[in-house]
Amino acid sequence: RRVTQALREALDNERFELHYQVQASVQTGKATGYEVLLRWKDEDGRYVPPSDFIPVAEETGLILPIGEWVLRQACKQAAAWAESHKIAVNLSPIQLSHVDLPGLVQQILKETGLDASRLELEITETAMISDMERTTHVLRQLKALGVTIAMDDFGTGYSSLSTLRAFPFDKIKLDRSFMTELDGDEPQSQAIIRAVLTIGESLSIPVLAEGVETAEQLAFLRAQGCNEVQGYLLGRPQPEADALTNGAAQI
Ligand code: G
Ligand code: G
Ligand code: MN
Ligand code: NA
Repeated sequence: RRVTQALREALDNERFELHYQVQASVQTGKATGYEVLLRWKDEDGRYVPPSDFIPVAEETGLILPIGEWVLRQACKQAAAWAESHKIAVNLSPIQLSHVDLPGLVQQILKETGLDASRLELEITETAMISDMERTTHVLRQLKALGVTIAMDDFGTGYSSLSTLRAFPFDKIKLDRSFMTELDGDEPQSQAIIRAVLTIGESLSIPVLAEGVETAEQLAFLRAQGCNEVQGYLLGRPQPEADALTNGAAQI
């Protein structure tokens, strides 16, 4: 209850902030887009990580107004950028099932003037399995607006492959746990990453590897034909101005 009250106040008093983490093309090394990551600045000015408050926001339904704020704020900010990079916004399964999301997205795009092709929505398979039929219907309506849909945290759930079959995703985001395991030089992790890249290639879906922290990981991904990368090697999630000036370092 205390967290719920604090979240409500944070929303009223604009105590949320958006941070941005760069995504880059492996081929060109250039920034292609930015993932939008929500930050809550508490009374003492500390950032509370989303893992501490998103679950509560989902239980209480507060994720709906918070998620709407994130979408509107991200589109507004990106519309003012000098370069037309994409923004990737995380969606909670609750948002997909509880509101007229396509209507809301359409309204926000119109309001902010952001071109639909610059907005990517990231969803995890959790959103798909609860009500596959309704969810794919909503995703199709969203795609019809011209936005793109990415499958987030790929490879961690129970049904990643059947989820791929259910909907034509525009991007696969390989979960960062596979990068961590790659460091141990485990042949299994290498084989799994190769397999996911092959799936992406066969289905003509670009693959973005998350959690890239080292030059060795990047070299492996490049050799295997990975399309895009995101991770501390290129840039941490940062306030808007810093993310835009720093671009994609190191590659
Ligand atoms: O930055 P990191 O700790 O920032 O993010 C942790 C998790 O919180 C990620 O898995 C991400 O999907 C989730 N997250 C970050 N921002 C948002 C948001 O705006 N909406 C939702 N639903 N999840 C978010
Ligand atoms: O689940 P999602 O992909 O939306 O979450 C992104 C999360 O991953 C954020 O919490 C972000 O801070 C974190 N993250 C991004 N890049 C890296 C990285 O290179 N290493 C690690 N350990 N975490 C990362
Ligand atoms: Mn994400
Ligand atoms: Na992820």
